[in-house]
Amino acid sequence: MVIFSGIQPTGRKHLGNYIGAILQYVEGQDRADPAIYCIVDLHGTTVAYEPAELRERSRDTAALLVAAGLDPERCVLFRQSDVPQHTELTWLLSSVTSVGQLNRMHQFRDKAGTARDRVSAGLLYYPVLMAADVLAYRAHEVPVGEDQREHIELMRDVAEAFNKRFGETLVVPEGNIPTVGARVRDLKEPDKKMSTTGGTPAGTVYVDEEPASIVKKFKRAETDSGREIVRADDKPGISNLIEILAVVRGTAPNAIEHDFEGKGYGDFKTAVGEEVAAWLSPVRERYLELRQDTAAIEEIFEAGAAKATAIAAPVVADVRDAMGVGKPV
Ligand code: AQP
Repeated sequence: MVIFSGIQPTGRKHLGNYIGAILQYVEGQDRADPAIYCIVDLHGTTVAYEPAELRERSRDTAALLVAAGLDPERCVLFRQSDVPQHTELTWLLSSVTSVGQLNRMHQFRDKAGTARDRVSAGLLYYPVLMAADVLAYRAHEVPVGEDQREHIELMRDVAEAFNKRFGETLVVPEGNIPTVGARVRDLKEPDKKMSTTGGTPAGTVYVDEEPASIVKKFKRAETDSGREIVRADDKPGISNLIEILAVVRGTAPNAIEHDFEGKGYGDFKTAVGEEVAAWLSPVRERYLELRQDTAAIEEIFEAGAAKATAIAAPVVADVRDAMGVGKPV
């Protein structure tokens, strides 16, 4: 069973990325054969960005993944642009991708807004590149947060359409969305997801953030006018904190509700903040250390790209062959 997931090198990774995706990556590396994780720097070029920064952010993200527990010997960890099969497959898959479906993607609509003529074609094409990332490895499982559900549906549709049109060539992958923590919310505006571009600074907790700052952010988290520490649709702030603490403690959310029965919101927020800070602290320390050795990170990318290419190249060759493109296999 092959697991594949990609993560953007967009600045610092937040608690939503960590709980929704990175924890699943670590858990998957001994379950899959192989688990393949990719820093998707080409996706990072679909919105405004600084060229000089992109390479640095890719290294930051790789160091964070290793600090979180990925072992480049037990998984394939690489940088997307180092494996050109991703871009080639993107073009090949475009023949079975509908523009209408791309136009309807929520992430595209949110990021493009109404200024469509000023939006890059890359942003529209983002989900096709993501489909190519996964399909190039014939991956079965894709660990992601809830916000990626629609992109998973698209890649399944693309794989099915390809197989129907050109014969059984690609594996139709399944998303793996965690049952708790699939949508970590912004601490200040809990009706929104915690987000790199759309969140509030005070409501976004970073994995490499100073412990004292994390505790402060949780203490100031938005709650509601009630008193009960229970999950409910009209209590998005408290529900979010319950889910976060459940993940940190490795228990079910109702165990958290039980533990804090009768306690006040203030004490609860402090407890969540302190436990999150203590939980992330070793990851932060390992990250700061690993990040100093840029050459070692580039070596991880190089070795990872060689392993990734060995898997993706024959798959893309099969795709070319099925489509009648280039010389026969
Ligand atoms: N709030 C979240 N809760 C749970 N999972 C989340 N993910 C993102 N936000 C949450 C999951 O993290 C993985 C990596 O996401 P990415 O590569 O898209 O990184 P990003 O663009 O920096 O993260 P954001 O916050 O999602 O950016 P915006 O909001 O600016 O687009 C994915 O598996 C994602 O589901």
